[in-house]
Amino acid sequence: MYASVDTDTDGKLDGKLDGKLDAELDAELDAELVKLLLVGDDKCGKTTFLSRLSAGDETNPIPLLRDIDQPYIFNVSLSGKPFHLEFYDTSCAQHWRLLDPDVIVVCYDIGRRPSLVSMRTFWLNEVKAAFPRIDGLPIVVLGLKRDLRCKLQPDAVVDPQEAYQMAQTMRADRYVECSAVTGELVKLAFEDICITATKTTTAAGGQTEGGCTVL
Ligand SMILES: Nc1nc2c(ncn2[C@@H]2O[C@H](COP(=O)(O)OP(=O)(O)OP(=O)(O)O)[C@@H](O)[C@H]2O)c(=O)[nH]1
Ligand SMILES: [Mg+2]
Repeated sequence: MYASVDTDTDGKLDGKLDGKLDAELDAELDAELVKLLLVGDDKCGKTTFLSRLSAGDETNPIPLLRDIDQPYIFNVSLSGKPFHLEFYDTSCAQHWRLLDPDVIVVCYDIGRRPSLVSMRTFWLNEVKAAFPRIDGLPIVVLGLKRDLRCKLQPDAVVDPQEAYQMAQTMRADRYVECSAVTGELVKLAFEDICITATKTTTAAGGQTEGGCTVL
């Protein structure tokens, strides 16, 4: 279980109602719903990232979440306010283009440069075509498999500056990266995604002027 934001990550809300204290139930029922969509090339690590979030950093190997269990639900509280975060990815049972997400998390594989390029050349165009309100939606760029920087030759991996520049050209709001396998920076990545996501519920909305903050 991750995040300073107080998270409760065991399964779906319905499944968690049994045995809860009234105060906890009230908080969950009052919680604001935020939908997050993860997109990115095949095998870039989306499911493993979400599975690590769900399992926490002590459990190895990571039990993988099943696509059919989407959305993956995380109840968090931020500054004392409860949020009900629903994570979907492109393999969700309901076609992802039919969703109405509040935040888009565009992922790439740090060990596969083409996946960095296709964020801009493919995924950004796909989400623009699918969601008319994309200009008002915050975008987080998420680099996955950070552990590969130590394992592969330097020229085979994407370095942070290159990725950060890509995030800026995409007018992303945030750039974060982590390794789900080692757990490195997963907590920080999740916190930053949560903060970006929960800002979408404020009057000003979540999208900035394209100012990308590195985590
Ligand atoms: N080294 C390393 N490998 C990872 C990491 N995360 C995932 N992988 C591996 O990358 C492969 C693909 O991971 P998935 O999580 O299935 O990727 P995905 O984006 O969900 O793939 P699709 O659902 O097919 O699009 C698997 O073999 C994972 O074990 C990581 O942090 N580090
Ligand atoms: Mg997957």
